[in-house]
Amino acid sequence: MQPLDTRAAVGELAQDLGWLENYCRQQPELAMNAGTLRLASALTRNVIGPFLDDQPAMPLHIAVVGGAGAGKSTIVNFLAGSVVAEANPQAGYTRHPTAYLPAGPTFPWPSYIGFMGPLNRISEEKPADLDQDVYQVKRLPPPAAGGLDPLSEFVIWDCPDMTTWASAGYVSRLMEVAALADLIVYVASDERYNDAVPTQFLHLLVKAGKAVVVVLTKMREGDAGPLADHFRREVLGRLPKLPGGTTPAVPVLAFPQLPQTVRSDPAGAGAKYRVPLLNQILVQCETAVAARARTVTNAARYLSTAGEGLLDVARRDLAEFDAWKGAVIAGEAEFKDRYRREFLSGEQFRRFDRYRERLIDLLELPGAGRMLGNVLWVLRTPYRWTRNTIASMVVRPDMLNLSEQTVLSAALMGWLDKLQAEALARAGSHMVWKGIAQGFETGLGTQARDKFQQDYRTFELKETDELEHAGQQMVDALEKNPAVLYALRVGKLATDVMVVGGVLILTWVPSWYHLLLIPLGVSATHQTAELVARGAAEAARARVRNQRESLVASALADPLAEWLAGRPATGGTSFERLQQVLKRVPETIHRLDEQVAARVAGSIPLAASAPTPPPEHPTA
Ligand SMILES: Nc1nc2c(ncn2[C@@H]2O[C@H](COP(=O)(O)OP(=O)(O)OP(=O)(O)O)[C@@H](O)[C@H]2O)c(=O)[nH]1
Ligand SMILES: [Mg+2]
Repeated sequence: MQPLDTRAAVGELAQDLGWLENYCRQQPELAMNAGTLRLASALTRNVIGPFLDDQPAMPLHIAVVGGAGAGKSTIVNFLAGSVVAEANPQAGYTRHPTAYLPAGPTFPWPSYIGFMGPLNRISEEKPADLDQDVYQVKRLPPPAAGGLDPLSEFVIWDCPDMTTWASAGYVSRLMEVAALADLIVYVASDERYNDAVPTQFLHLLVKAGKAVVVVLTKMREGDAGPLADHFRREVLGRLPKLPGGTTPAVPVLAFPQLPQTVRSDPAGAGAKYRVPLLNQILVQCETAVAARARTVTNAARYLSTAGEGLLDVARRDLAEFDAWKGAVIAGEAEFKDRYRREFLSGEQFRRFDRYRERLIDLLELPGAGRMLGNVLWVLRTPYRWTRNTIASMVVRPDMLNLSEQTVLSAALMGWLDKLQAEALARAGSHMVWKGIAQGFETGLGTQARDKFQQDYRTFELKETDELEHAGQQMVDALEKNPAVLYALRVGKLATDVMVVGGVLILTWVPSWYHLLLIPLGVSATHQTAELVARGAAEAARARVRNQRESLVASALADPLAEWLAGRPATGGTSFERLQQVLKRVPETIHRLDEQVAARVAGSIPLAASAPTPPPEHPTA
């Protein structure tokens, strides 16, 4: 991939994960998934992107994280060697991240687009409790008496707490920094070392491959050892295994209750506690290039292995969307079936009889032949009379067929009612159904009926058209084909004449009862012609029935089914976007993972040896 492609891929992945995070945020029970997704998008933007963009490894980043009031800001001061961060008795005091840069030569501040996501860097100094999506960058004072700063290659981040996954603001600010970090200092106080949410957070960071040092605070001096053991067993003992099956090594340090004098002089009176902490950090970050390579490799590995899990939410929701679609389609099938049974099967399309009669009329001779036709018509009078009498006795009056609109409305009602019942029954199981059930309460049914009414008007026009067309077609088949028409007319006439001639010749001299055979014969030929015309009309009627069935599907049922199936896609969630994210995220992760592996393996020069962009000069 070219650098531009890489940037685009990083941007796209971060955006997809960000979209999914917002999607999860809309469902309170998915707050933790949202946090995890934020970590993933921040790893992409803050670690993988800058690395593949040849940003320098230095400075490394240390993030101090933990529950509210655990002592994070106090530990930041111990790392910095002087009181720089605001420690405050009010738990949850620190509300946005602050980066402390070492004194001395200026580092280039990461200049990658998308770095820190939506968090804006503020230039003027603000109190740590400013509750906004911002971060500050401050510079540490030089070490006292020209001493060396052991963390001169590190930026130290003081972070907001991690107490509930639901506090979207805190969690996302914290995740931005945690993702960025090359090393995490996890702070837990003796009273709350085992709190559920910070522990979940710790587990997540270890899973993401972060190097972690644990600092336990505020216990009595004598409890330090037992508490550390207890923590190792109860909290670290349950850490997830790393991909290779190994258990991550996490050192635990104790910072017991410290008097104010020690806390306010971390480099002097507090050195006893500070030095072991610094040592642990330096052991884990021997060189900047190696530490950064580890951060990036682990980030990429985490995304590849956790990628599927990150998408579970999307997959589950898509399955529910599919179930809803399935319910809509089943309802549609029932709707069509009901239309077929209750209307179509009993419908005679009486309009067709007109065309059938015209067909028979067509067989009569025009002009001079009309006279002959009239004579034959008179001859057939007894037959007509008898046929009509028998027909009125035998043929039962048509069963009262319900009107098409009545059947369609009832079928629609049934369809919607069933969907509503299903949504209600499943509302407790998933938000897709809950949303639909709520939709029905707020007029989804009425909207569906309105849409149906609109479609119905177009359908009505089309159906009349179609019927006339089919009838006309049947008549046209003869009218537009004079040769066949004349052949039939002449054929019918010739048969009649032959019948009359035959009777006269065969019975010559005919008596009156022989003459009775003449009307009988011409009636028989006419009856045959009528049967043929009736057959043609029946065939056309069957065609119309089929056409009508497909018209109901294409003009009414299908558009409504599509509209209904797409309902959950409005109002903030998107079926298509979910599908797109599900497909694209694993692909992009895979591509970036390969890139990272190739770079780290040295096939492409490592970030440290690449030309560095012009340094920016952050000031305290
Ligand atoms: N007595 C005593 N107080 C401590 C110790 N460590 C921290 N504190 C106090 O505990 C309170 C909280 O400490 P912070 O360092 O502000 O904790 P934090 O984790 O940054 O808290 P938030 O930013 O509010 O989440 C402050 O009043 C500190 O002075 C300690 O070892 N002994
Ligand atoms: Mg704090």
